Amino acid sequence: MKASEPFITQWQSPSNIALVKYWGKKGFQLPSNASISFTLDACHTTTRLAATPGDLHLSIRVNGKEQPSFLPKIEQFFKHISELFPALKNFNYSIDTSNTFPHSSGIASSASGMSALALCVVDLLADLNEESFSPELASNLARIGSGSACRSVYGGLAEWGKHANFTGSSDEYAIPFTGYDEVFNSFHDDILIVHEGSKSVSSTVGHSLLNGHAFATQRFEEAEKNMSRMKAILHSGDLDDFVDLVEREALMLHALMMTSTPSFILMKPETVAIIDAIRADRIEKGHHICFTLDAGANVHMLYPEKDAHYANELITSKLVDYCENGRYIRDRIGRGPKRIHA
Ligand code: 2P0
Repeated sequence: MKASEPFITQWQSPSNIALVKYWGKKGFQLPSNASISFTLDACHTTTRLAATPGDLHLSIRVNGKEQPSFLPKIEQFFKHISELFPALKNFNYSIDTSNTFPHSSGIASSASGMSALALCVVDLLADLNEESFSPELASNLARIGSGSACRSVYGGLAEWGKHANFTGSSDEYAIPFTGYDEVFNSFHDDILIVHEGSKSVSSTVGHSLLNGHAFATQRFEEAEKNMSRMKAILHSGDLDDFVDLVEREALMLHALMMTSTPSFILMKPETVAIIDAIRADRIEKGHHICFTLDAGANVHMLYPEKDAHYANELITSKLVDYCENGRYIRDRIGRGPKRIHA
């Protein structure tokens, strides 16, 4: 970098959907249990970072508009990462970001947003000769911004959290999960938008309610077992077992919310109606369409390519009626982040 010129880089990074969920933290931004996710494709964030030498200062534009409400989370992020890399304190940052989907709608915008920003920062660190570029470092920095974001830096499937059955796994960064059955490369995720507004309880607050939760210990034990079960399923391609485990994980996540103190419900009547319709259709037709939920009311409908015609028929004949303004997003398993010429 020349002294007077800004360093500019740009990344496109996807959201992800967990199959075994992260819910509960320990220490500083470390997960109470391991999790595993599909990386998405259509739902992504594009972030351009311009760093000009000067005192640490931040400005952020979302879809071209100044967004001061996003500043506190980004300021916290830079505060934490500049403790690890003090050279980051010597810049004025201008961040331009845009999402392909509504933020705070239960689609993990913090996952795509924080992973895109972390990838930009790792480019800057490489330019400063502080660190060489690595997805692991990007994952570690993304985690500091938002836990689930650390899984978005890889295509396909990503695993986060120390687990005896996942070699090389760590609480500090995610690793790619490879060697899974080919059927999962054909997976779709149609996201049925039940509610587009902000969530009533943020994920950060939801995580904190696991402290002292009556079922926390049982949940962490069950998640540990579910990770091993999921690993075996992903290797074997057993879709009956996949459907069963993915749906139980989704409902367990929401059961934890409903039994926190204070308790809260993020599902809406339409969420439950969609779940019922997917299950009834599966019993009737014998396909492998299943649902999962993030921390919100929207339903992620997961299915392999062989069931795409059943999914289209189900959405257009029934599920679209439960979607807010008839909206749904067609997504599928993706290849991970891309550096884009700025
Ligand atoms: C997950 N979720 O595994 C779980 C399942 C939502 C439901 O991680 O506080 O935005 O930024 O670390 O990562 C959402 O929480 O929370 C989340 P922070 P995050 O994807």
